[in-house]
Amino acid sequence: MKTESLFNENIEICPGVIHLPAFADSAQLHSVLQEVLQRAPLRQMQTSRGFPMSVRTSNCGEVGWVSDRRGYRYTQTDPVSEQAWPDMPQAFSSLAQQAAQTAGFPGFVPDACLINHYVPGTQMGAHQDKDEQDFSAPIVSVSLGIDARFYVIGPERRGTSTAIDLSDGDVVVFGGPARKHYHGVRKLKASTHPIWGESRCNLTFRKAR
Ligand code: MD3
Ligand code: FE
Repeated sequence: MKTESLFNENIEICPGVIHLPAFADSAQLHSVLQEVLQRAPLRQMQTSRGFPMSVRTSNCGEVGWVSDRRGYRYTQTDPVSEQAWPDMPQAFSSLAQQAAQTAGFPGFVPDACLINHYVPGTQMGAHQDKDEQDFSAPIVSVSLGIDARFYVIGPERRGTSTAIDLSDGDVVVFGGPARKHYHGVRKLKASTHPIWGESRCNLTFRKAR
């Protein structure tokens, strides 16, 4: 959490979706993330149908989310290195815990951090996050780098969506009635950020097990 800020806005977009603008310290997270990505580099996972995902991903924490021809699941080892995923850095877990608490979810202890890396032109189609065991725990999303437009639909794939424009350092907490809502990310527009260059990283903190 940024310690220099006197207070943070806490905007409830809809029940269970809480936006904390500029809650995270992007420069600090950038350097911590580089160490994680040295041990578990970003890679393009395959969908269960065998297509490469446009977003590159990695993980840290006790377990990591993987996708391949066998489907989606959490694993204790990185299939590329065949080693444990890198430990979740203290700066990551304390940020996730503080954001969850600010949003009304005290005692959140994530065991997984999925790292998504976007470049202009990439997007993420509407989906639900339902590979976790415990839906009473929220998901904490941290946006870093260039801006993106995120959307939340609701419990069904079809219907009207609510847009949230996410900037560097923004945190969104999804829990309670919104935990299984369909959501996605619109195609990123070309842009550049002084630290992150032409890219966006999203960290999602989860309690998978
Ligand atoms: C709303 N990532 O990795 S995080 C994902 O920006 C994912 O990379 C997007 O969706 C990204 O699964 C958006 C925001 C998010 C995460 C979980 C949610 C929104 C959610 C669960 C329920 C509702
Ligand atoms: Fe998701």
